[in-house]
Amino acid sequence: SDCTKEIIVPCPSSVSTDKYSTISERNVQLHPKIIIDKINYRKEILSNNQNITETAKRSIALKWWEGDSGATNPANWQGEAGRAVVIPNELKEEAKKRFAENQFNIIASDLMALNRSVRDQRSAKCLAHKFPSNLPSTSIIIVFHNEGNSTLLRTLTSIILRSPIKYIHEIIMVDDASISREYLKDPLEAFSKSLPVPVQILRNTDRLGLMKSRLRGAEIATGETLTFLDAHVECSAGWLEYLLYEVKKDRTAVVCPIIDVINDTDFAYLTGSDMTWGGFNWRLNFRWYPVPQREEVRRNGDHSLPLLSPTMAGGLFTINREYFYEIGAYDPGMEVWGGENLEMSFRVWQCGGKVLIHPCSHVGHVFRKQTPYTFPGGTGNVIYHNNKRLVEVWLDKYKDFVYATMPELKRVDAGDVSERLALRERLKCKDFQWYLQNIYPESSMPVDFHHVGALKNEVHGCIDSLGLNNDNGANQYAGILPCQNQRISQILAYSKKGELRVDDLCMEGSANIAIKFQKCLLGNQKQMWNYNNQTRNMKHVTSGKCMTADKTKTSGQLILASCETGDNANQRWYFDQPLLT
Ligand code: LR7
Ligand code: MN
Repeated sequence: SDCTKEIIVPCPSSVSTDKYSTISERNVQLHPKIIIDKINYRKEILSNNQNITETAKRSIALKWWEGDSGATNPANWQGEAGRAVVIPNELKEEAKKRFAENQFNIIASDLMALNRSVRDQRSAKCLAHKFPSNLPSTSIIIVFHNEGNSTLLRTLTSIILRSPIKYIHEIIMVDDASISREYLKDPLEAFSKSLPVPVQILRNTDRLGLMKSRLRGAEIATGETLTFLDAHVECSAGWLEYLLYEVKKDRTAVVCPIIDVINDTDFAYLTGSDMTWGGFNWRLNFRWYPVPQREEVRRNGDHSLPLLSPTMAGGLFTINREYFYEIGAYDPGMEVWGGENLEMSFRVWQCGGKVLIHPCSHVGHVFRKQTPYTFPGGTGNVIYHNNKRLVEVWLDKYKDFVYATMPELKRVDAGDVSERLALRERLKCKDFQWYLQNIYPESSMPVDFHHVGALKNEVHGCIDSLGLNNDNGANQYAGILPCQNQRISQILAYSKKGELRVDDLCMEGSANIAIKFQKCLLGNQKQMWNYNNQTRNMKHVTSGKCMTADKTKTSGQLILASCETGDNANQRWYFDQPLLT
């Protein structure tokens, strides 16, 4: 499924949500101000919107708010209860043509009501949680660059529909220099004035990127907490209270909802898994990984309690406003997109806070496979620049893993990081080893390691992972190829536990089959190897056999064979650097 690919999509939960299929929003009492203003702003948006087709306009006009539907049953509207939208034949061509505008199907979004219902995602246990009546207020900050119209308006609508208004101190939008999308100008102002909460829209004259735009929004915020959201989300029932309550109990908690998946082509709303948490790989991509058993044990198996997550996706979270600044806000040296979520995760954990995912709070997000917008300076350069900053400030010796797999990163200019280093000093933050040991021992970066680099056979060359895709690469044979300096597929780590790792895959030996890469599993003895500095043998712990190069095979050229005490060069292995002790 999509959730294991290079694109950043979390695994949908396998749990059936049929029991939540009632359309509860239909009974929500609308704030009187919405009712008065709805017709006005609807008209304005439609008349100002050149980009919406006539069919879609009619559909929006019809379905804007409940009560406008005449005789039709709202339960049958497109997309209701989070169902997939069915694009009518006459709109298919246009839907296809316009996909690239936003990298999602804006026609599908236009065909749904702005207040389309999504299922209540809360379990019975979640529903039983009680909240004090004085939760902290929040300033919701939404930054956007060239966003779709109906997706942005639905983001706002879902906030109003599904949050207690009294906790929404304000909504602050920051338009990050969007270009030529008229609906983001006056119509958006008009729409926001019709909402029953204060809304401010800041406009950047130059593109600042999402981090600096968020900083700009946060600067004028006055709520007790800040809640950041992307501009194409749908909040589900109860999403906000759980987040606010955790921050109230612990002002150093940075709390994320479960991010549900809104499909980019049909806008189906799919429940995100509560059995994954945030991690990262050697290339510093944010990744969802299965929640380990120890975290289940810590929560006594109660899935209505927050997870302590090593990292966060970055888009959606609540944080105490003062704490946001105490802990260093965002790195203003980061540009456009990327890296700030890991930077903030490491910083929060290392400097005394915590990152939580609250499984009772669900917010849907339109996951797209590509960004629709440009990266001034070039996508690669920008992301590398951001990543290099976080590597240089937070990763200590573990930067070896990153630089070994991304040698280009060494040459990238990170700019001046001295202020971020001073922050780390000032906050007396713990080091990355502490983080790996205490917060993320399951990380693909082993806490203790002997080596990151190549492993060479005396005669045949270097172990090569043969272009594994680390996310789906399990069950592939390890290969052996001529050694090539800095060849990424020849980088592996030898951990002090005895794993031979390539990111989150480990070399695994089994009886009668060649050595393969499999998902690393702490404590899987078949993934343990013992290197002997004298004989240069690499002994497989469970079988007692030796790693042996067998070039007579066409694939699976690394096998397990009885260790020969004599002079079998096929069983002699050398690391390309001295082992760390
Ligand atoms: O230059 C820009 N200026 C902006 O204002 C670039 C982007 N943006 C806005 C954009 O309009 C959107 O509202 O910033 C927001 C995030 O950008 P997206 O939605 O294009 O990217 P994304 O969904 O892949 O973003 C994820 O990763 C980012 C890394 O920098 C941020 O952390 C986003 O907040 C984050 N989104 C989520 O975590 C939602 C779940 C995705 C996952 C996993
Ligand atoms: Mn997004």
